[in-house]
Amino acid sequence: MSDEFILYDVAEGVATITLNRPQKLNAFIAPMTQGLGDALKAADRDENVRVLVVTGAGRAFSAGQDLAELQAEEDVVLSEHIRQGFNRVILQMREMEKPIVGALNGPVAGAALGVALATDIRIASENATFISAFIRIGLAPDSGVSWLLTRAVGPTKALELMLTGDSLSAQTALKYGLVNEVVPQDKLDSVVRSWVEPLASGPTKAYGLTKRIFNKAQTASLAEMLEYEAMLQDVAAETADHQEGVAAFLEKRPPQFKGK
Ligand code: T3D
Repeated sequence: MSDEFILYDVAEGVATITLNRPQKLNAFIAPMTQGLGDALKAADRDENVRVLVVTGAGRAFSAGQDLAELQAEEDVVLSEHIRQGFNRVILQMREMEKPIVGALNGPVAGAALGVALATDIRIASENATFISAFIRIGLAPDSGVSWLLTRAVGPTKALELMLTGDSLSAQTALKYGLVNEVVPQDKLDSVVRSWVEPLASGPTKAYGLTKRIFNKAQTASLAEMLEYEAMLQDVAAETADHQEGVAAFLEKRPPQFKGK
């Protein structure tokens, strides 16, 4: 599954996807965006995978779209490039019924900010910076940044970041709720593992339903959500992990969730 630009590894229920073009700060070229989509699809389909980690090789998470590739392509229609590339990936991540942890190891810029914000739990190293870089090159936001950033940090800060293209430090990103935790660079792997291990042995189906509910709650009314929650609770109630969770509680022992 791994290729030159996307490393893919599965171990102990965890699929780790590494953006791998470190000499260009993991800037996305078309085969890399395609490879990310393929890796997400493989993780989604693999029953052994119960949680995903997305990270970057080298000193960056990703600098977004490779600007040299865009310039080199003749007659490129940006809307088509975006539809076939980042839009597909962002929707795959949000619709993935397994938790995704972002291990944000360095700069996160442009479209990569959309990719980072499409993860469910975001752990940043102290070296991470967050830049809605589009305006710096005379573009408007894409890759879901307008939607995801506004929901993560609120409209006032989101618009400021999108209009100025200013860089946000990891600590400031934590203050605004863009990330869940900031850790020293040399602790990133171990802290990410401490988030991932319980998720990999948790009730996977219920995580998927929780993501569905969370996604819908971004746009639905309270009345719609009350009904949707009630409906999905019937689905959750049918899972073996629900039976196990209740039995374990009543028997005063830790649950053994199988992800089914
Ligand atoms: O069609 C479509 O899909 C359009 C979609 C567009 C979506 C977007 O993502 S638009 C936004 C694109 N991204 C940017 O504008 C960010 C550009 N990069 C930067 O602003 C900075 O590199 C960073 C703030 C991310 C990091 O700065 P720094 O000082 O740590 O590193 P650097 O020295 O600027 O970059 C190191 C190398 O990576 C350098 O190459 P070199 O000189 O060593 O050969 C630099 O050119 C290269 N690089 C960094 N970002 C990109 C890039 N090369 C191509 N494209 C990049 N985006």
